[in-house]
Amino acid sequence: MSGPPEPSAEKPEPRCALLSGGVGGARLAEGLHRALPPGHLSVLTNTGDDFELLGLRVCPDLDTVLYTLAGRADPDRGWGLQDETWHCLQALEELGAPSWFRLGDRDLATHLVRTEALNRGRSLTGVMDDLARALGVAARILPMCEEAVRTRLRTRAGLLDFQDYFVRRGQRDRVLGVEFAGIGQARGTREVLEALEQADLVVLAPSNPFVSIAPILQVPGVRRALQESRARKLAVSPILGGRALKGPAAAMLESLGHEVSALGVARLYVGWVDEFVLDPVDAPLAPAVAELGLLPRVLPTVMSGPPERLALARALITP
Ligand code: FO1
Repeated sequence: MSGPPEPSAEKPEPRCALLSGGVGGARLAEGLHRALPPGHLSVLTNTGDDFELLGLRVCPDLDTVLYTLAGRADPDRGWGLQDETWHCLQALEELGAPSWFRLGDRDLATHLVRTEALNRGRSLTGVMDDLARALGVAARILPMCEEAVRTRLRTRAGLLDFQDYFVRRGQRDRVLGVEFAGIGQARGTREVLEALEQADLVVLAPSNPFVSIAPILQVPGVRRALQESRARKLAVSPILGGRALKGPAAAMLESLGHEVSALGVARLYVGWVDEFVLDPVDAPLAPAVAELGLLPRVLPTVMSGPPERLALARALITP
């Protein structure tokens, strides 16, 4: 007769809260999603890039995380859906309607469903739960707040809305300052604050520190929840060898007066995290990171494919 199962000598799997922007964060989220048991990952996601287009509420970072975790993201673009078609976009062009922001036919379904649910009074958190369930995603994809926060960039061309700067003008403007309109009226949602409270591990994804991670950290309530959290806290550098793999993080470090290196990023995160992950190309910066009071960890951070994402996630989970 077999008795009760032996208590496992292994440590229980950690609960993880990942703070994420779009593509880079979503790729790490995918690794963590596969490395952790179902339900152990919450992705606290930037909504500063959200905007309204043609009456629809578009949430690029939330959708990038959703599609990536569902295994449906376009692998080359990183955003939007794979096997996408663009008939609606073509029709919009013919009508002279805005077509600079490319909404694919399948992707449109997400914006329609979300906008309708929001108009009925469902919360954005609730909508993302519904979408995640519909696409079979076991992680929680949590908007950083319910209130509208809009990232704006100060440039010589004036104050630009985020997607105007990022997509319409192709990130060509030198960024002289970053604002998060509405952040003062926002509150970290109950779900976001609980995820931070319950986490054993908090990870700042290799997302843009100024426009993806900073808005989440600045949502009122988040700083305190992080300070009170007993979790290990670490950040993964989005800069390696002095360059960002994608997006304007390196250009922003320069134009906002910071060193364009992983060390420049580490300095931004002093007081927020205890560990800082550098790519092996930046291993020589490890002693300088340690001098900042952060524990440097040198790990391959280029997440070219699912095996690299999983390997990085497993290494992060392991203290
Ligand atoms: N990025 C682009 O560079 N061009 C686009 O036309 C575009 C459309 C788009 C549609 C839906 C979506 O969820 C994301 C989309 N993105 C597009 C990505 C998005 O603008 C950025 O990657 C993020 O806001 C930055 O994290």
